[in-house]
Amino acid sequence: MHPAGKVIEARLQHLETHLEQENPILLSTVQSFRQLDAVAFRLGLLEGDNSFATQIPWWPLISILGTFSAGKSTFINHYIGTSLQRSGNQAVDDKFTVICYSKEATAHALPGVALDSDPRFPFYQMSDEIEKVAKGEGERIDAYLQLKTCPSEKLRGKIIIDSPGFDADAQRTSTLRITDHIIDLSDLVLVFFDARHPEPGAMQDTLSHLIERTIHRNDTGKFLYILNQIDTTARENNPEDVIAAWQRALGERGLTAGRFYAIYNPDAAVPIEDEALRQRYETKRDIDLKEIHSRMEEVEIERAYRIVGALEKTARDIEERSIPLISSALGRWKKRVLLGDALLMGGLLLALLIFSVNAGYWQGFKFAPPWLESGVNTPLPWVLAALLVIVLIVIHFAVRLAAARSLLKGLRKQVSSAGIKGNPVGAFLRSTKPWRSIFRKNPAGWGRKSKRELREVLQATDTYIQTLNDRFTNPSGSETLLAAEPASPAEAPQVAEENV
Ligand SMILES: Nc1nc2c(ncn2[C@@H]2O[C@H](COP(=O)(O)OP(=O)(O)O)[C@@H](O)[C@H]2O)c(=O)[nH]1
Ligand SMILES: [Mg+2]
Repeated sequence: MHPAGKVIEARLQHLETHLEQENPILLSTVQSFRQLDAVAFRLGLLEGDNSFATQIPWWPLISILGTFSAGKSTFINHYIGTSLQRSGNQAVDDKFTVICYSKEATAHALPGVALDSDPRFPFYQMSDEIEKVAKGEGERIDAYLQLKTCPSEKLRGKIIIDSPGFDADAQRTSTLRITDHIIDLSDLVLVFFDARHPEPGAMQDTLSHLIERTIHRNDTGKFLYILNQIDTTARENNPEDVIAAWQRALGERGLTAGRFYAIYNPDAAVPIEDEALRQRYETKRDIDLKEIHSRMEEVEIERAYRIVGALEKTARDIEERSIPLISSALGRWKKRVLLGDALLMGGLLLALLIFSVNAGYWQGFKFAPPWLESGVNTPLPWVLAALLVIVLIVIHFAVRLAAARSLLKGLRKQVSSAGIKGNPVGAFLRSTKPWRSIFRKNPAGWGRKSKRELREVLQATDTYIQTLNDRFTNPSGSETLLAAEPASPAEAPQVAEENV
């Protein structure tokens, strides 16, 4: 095994141990990822310390985004039932906080490096990403991230990310980069708006960024848009109007998909004096809050499908995108090599011809240089012929190398615009190694074995999906994963009680 393979293997085993307890259905998918890795290593799509399995998030992730002071931290505290996150009208917890479950009775906070260097968490090697967009900021990872563990049962099997308020802020680029990263990884994104400033005019920069990022996605279903603190609109008499105006404002920004909610926090709300009005507000809030909470519970199920989906997509991407990309690059490479060979070798031969004519080596059409007078029995003609062959070979390999390099930039661009996982550029380079004939159409490592293994992975994904369907559509078979479900219907009355 590749020496770096051990690190990955240890990581995959760690993942398996974790899944054994947390979600056994997903356990066998790790084996399929191993198979994919093997194919990709053969192709050169993966190198060194890499695995497709560690490139996808394995935990169900819920992120809470939105403007500063919209009530994100208060919402989380209420959800998990402890005041883990500080809240207030100043930017008190101005970091991204990854909140996850731990059996330990007391809550713990760990610095950002803990997240940056642990592949089990969603910010693994985030400092490199930050460094790319903001020089020097990568090493200040602790300024952006922290990890908190908490024994709340609500956190079991999921991770919640609280985000800072970051309007007009020196760390803006890095913060937005992290936000984009979080959105990509999340199974559910709650975007918080503040009913105290619901209008687009007051919509800060960051919120515009959030909306721009979310409207053009194909996974808009995972976004919930939440107008929070609607208790503050009670004086305005008609909450429906406020909500409608807010929704209209979002629509004007192009946001039409996704679900819209209006809530307020029972603990932080200002009292509503008018009894009838208060009841109307509470009813609206309880319905919406219950729906938001149950979406948060379902994330675990969605995560299972997401993982299998990622497995299938990775396998299909190799077959349907990476291989064709590499093959077509190889085709172009072949043409350039042939052209380069023709030009350079032809040029050399032409130069030799002209030289020999000038040197008087030709008598009519007969090649008769002085050094060939004594026939082919002397070493000199052979030495010269061998020299010529060597020069031609050197030219050919130099041309191969130059032609391959000339294609890299375009290939990199294609790869990044297609968003392909793995490294097709590396695979292409492997396929252009000196011992590979330029006439081979298939990339190196794309033989019968790889094709069969890829087919096996695709067949396995069908089986996984069926297993998941059986589990989630047949309640009797879903003791562990659906255990969280019955909890949500009980939530609404509980919330209402707290408010009385
Ligand atoms: N009236 C009212 N105040 C709220 C509500 N939610 C949060 N707050 C208050 O708004 C302030 C900011 O809340 P916080 O959770 O820190 O906002 P964050 O910056 O989004 O995390 C705090 O003083 C909260 O008590 C709500 O639903 N209604
Ligand atoms: Mg906060």
